[in-house]
Amino acid sequence: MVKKLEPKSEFEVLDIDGDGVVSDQELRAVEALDAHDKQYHQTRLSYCAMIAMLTLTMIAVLPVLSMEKLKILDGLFSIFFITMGGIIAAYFGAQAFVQRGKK
Ligand SMILES: [Ca+2]
Repeated sequence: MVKKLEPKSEFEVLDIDGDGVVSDQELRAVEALDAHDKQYHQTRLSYCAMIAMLTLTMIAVLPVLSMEKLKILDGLFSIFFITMGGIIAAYFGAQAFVQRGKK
């Protein structure tokens, strides 16, 4: 018995070669593409966190903000750096965990 997708199914895109059958190989290819996309976005997120930390550091060092304003923003900056550092640490930790699982 041949299994079919319903007309205009959202899963028609999984039939990569267009033969009307969604094979296990095509499902594995889609899973690999999804994993790649996830890793790409995690990498971009960690880069954005690093750039945000560097940008905030540059703004704090430049004489744009007065000492009074910097003192007011001190607590906010601390939380911001801890949060951004946490994102970067989580990214590298997840990468190390995934690489360890592949061996
Ligand atoms: Ca196919």
